[in-house]
Amino acid sequence: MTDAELPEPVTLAELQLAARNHGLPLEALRYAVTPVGLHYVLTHYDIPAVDVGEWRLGVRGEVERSLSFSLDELRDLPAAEVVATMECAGNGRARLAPRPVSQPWLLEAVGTARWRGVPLPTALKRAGLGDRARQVLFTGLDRGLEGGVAQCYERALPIGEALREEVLLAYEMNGSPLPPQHGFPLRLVVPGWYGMTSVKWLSSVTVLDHPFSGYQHERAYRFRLAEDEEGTPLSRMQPRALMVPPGVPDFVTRERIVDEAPLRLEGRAWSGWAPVVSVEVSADGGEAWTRADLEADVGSPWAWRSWSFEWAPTPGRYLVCCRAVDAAGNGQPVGQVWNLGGYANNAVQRVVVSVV
Ligand SMILES: Nc1nc2c(c(=O)[nH]1)N[C@H]1C(S)=C(S)[C@@H](COP(=O)(O)O)O[C@H]1N2
Ligand SMILES: [Mo]
Repeated sequence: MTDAELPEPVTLAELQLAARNHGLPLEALRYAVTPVGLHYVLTHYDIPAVDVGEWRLGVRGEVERSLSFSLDELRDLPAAEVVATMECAGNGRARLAPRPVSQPWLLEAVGTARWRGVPLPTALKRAGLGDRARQVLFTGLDRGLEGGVAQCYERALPIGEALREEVLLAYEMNGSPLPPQHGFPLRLVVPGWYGMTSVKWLSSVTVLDHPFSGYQHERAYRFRLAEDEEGTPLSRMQPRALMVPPGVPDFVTRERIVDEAPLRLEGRAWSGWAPVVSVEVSADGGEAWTRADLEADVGSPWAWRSWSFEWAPTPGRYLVCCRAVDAAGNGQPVGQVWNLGGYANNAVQRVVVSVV
């Protein structure tokens, strides 16, 4: 088997999802802030049609006064900017065997954007949080069927997370209004957490006095090995380092061809739990590891850091890998760790490189 083959062929259903939901071309790891069209996209149902003249955000539930904002009214509130790396919880799913049938990401479900909007605590404080507030539910306008259940896309956050200053009701991405695929006119951005939490096309924010038990919490986004297990919910991103594939690719297999000469491997690394403190590189498939240089971050604790590694290989075929460790001691396994949904699979990246 070459590295471009999967243990089981992808199905037409998976191909439909993969054609709709694109990833970050790995060479775009070169940009500290991902150009909008290169940021990955994941949409469970359809991109909804939104008439921004009619659109409003409702803030309601366990609050002293229910509020409703137009986009202009939100833009008039004090704004904040956060540069944040976002990764889909399903990144790395495609190589699992047996493969959970969902969006078949290899490694490219990540991007970093400069988000601008209203800090969520500002909106919650205007409404006045009730004493019984326990969670905050975010409801999107997009609707569909999932696991046989009709639903709007909805996710909730514990109240402590919702009151973090860097959690944004974002209306801009990289200095422009959100494009349709990223949630126009308004989305939630929860730095540090896997992407499923950052609800797009927001229509309402509802403060709850109980834990939310909707589909995207009870059935999806849990670590479990079997359907009848309760499991544990996903939250923050596990550490991951990715490299810009060196040299030039073969069109079909994506194997890399590099001329024999010293070269610089480079990439980005992130973790939602704690800052990345080391990145290591292996040229032999993960047997021997050498430390890479970690550069300064892009000025945001919520964004990836860049790393580089001077490599002077002799001619031959190499399996080049990289891995990150964060300040909380979380690392990356060399092999796959399976779970039912195929979530948080942060096994190390492997790139086949022929040095000629
Ligand atoms: N309303 C809504 N929000 C959503 C989703 C969705 O399908 N509908 N997908 C989630 C998932 S699974 C991810 S990974 C991120 C992707 O955000 P992006 O497409 O802007 O990269 O959006 C999240 N927010
Ligand atoms: Mo996702």
